[in-house]
Amino acid sequence: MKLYIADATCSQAVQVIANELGLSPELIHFDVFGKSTSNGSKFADVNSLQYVPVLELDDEAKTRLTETIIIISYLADQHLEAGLIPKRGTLERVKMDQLLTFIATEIAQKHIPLMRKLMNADGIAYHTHKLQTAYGLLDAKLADGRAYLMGEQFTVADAYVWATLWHERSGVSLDHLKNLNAYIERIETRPAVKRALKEEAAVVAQHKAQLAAAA
Ligand SMILES: N[C@@H](CCC(=O)N[C@@H](CS)C(=O)NCC(=O)O)C(=O)O
Repeated sequence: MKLYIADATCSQAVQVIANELGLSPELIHFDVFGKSTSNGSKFADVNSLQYVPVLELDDEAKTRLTETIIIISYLADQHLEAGLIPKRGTLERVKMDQLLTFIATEIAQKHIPLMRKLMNADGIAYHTHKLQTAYGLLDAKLADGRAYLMGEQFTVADAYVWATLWHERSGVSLDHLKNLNAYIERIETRPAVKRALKEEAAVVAQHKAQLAAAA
């Protein structure tokens, strides 16, 4: 499989889930601002919407999956025994899908205009409040001492929350959320997360070197 990623973005969720499952997709870096890719492919042909993550499967059609929730759920569904996602059709799965949708809409997409400095003061206040409320809800979920959002088991939801922790870039303080901060530290000790960061850094560096050599 090929996984298109960008530096410090939601594609890290897919990397972490692939790593948790012992999969090793080929990583291809997309430079979001310069629009080039580390394997020379034209990213607009890969995803006309020009965003990561994109997972290209090994099937004959080379099917390309987009949307973070869909990709991490697809990978986890192929390996249900790993416990990263509940089985489809169960109430537990509905709760997981509810949480994933919440992370996508109330966290990830609320960060983007803040990070890109696209908002006026009212917009900044609105999104900051929305984000602090959303993270506050996660913090409250963790208040009973559970290790991860759905209990003791690390799941796709934890990978997604970790991959969209952009509060510093967004200027949103989460210092007061003690359960959330302890949870983030816990996630960062996982080998799958450390491997994701290391491999991402390597492919980003390789892409930068290619661009420098071509300049
Ligand atoms: N709906 C997509 C959004 C993905 C997305 O926003 N990707 C960002 C990185 S987290 C990106 O590649 N942005 C590049 C751009 O929009 O120019 C998903 O949930 O996966």
